[in-house]
Amino acid sequence: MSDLRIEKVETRILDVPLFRPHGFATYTATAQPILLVSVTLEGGVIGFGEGVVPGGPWWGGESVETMQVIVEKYLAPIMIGREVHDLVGILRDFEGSVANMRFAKAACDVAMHDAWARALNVQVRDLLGGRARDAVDVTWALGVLPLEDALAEIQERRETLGTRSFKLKMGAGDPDRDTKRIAELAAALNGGVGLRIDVNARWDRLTSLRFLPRLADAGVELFEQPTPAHDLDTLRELTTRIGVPVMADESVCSPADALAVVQHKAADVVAIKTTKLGGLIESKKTAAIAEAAGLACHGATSLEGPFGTAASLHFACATPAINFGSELFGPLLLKESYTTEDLVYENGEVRLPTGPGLGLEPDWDKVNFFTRK
Ligand code: MUC
Ligand code: MG
Repeated sequence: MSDLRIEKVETRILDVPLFRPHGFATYTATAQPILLVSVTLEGGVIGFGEGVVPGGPWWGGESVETMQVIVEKYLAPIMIGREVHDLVGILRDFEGSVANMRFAKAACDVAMHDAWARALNVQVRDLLGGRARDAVDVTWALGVLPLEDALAEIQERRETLGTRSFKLKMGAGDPDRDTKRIAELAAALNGGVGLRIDVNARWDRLTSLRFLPRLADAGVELFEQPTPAHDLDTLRELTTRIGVPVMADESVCSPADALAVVQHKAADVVAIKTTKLGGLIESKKTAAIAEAAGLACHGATSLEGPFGTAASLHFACATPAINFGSELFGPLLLKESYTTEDLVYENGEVRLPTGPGLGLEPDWDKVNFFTRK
């Protein structure tokens, strides 16, 4: 017997209500479904990872239901019986059995990192290279909201969390009305906070060329993925023509995608979601490519719960290339979380927890309560 050998892989789907509906371009979420993956080692240590997409399969095609099948039927048998420090060998073998499905692989990658770090009594950050920082700036995302509600939420988050920058979701409905909504909000705030928009790839080239300059005039400081993921020529045109930094999100779901964005000079900033990229190892490679090309990297989110957010936070705190802040606010969007202690948010930042592994423990009463029956 080896203490590091993976004995068991278990999954359960949690449905965790949000404190308010979160409106995306094509879907409004009232709860976040999360696939909680646990990896138990023969020595008794358990590690946790989350399979999470923003609300549902509209973003990248995977859902908690597809992830559960992929993990249970195809990925778990590859992990069971292997020592957890075979991590990169296990990830390579995942590729031999399952193409794509990066969100599902990310949940396993994180659960293995957590178990391995706990077994060694070190932080996940230590396995990723050690300390680059202890906290990271957090942008708050508002979803699609009416003006009054958005203003009230911004005011509240500034006061309680010290938030300095806000992301507004666009792409739902008429672009002209959508743009007016954001311009009115920017005028009402009068420059007091940073504002950025995420169109989730819903506009075409002409719509972008027509409305992004108006948003630039209104003071929006960052455009996230206005146009479709595959269309790097248009993304480059927007990056060079409008004079506001462009962030690639849907366009970068692998290290090879990051290389293509670099080669096309298609963006100024790369959104690194550890979920869409298939976990912490692939995120490291992606960030390294962006860094070598002089692009900034943002610690992005799929609205993970506490374990998934902690994983992205350990990654950001171990990776100097994450030099454009983060949006790691996922647990705060939940009505209630499911760990014994919460991540600490203050002064516009989230702080790395200090315990071994991801630094969080499940609250089993709450986990059981949120588990889909
Ligand atoms: C995305 O595309 O960035 C992150 C925050 C949010 O509101 O949506 C997600 C997904
Ligand atoms: Mg995005």
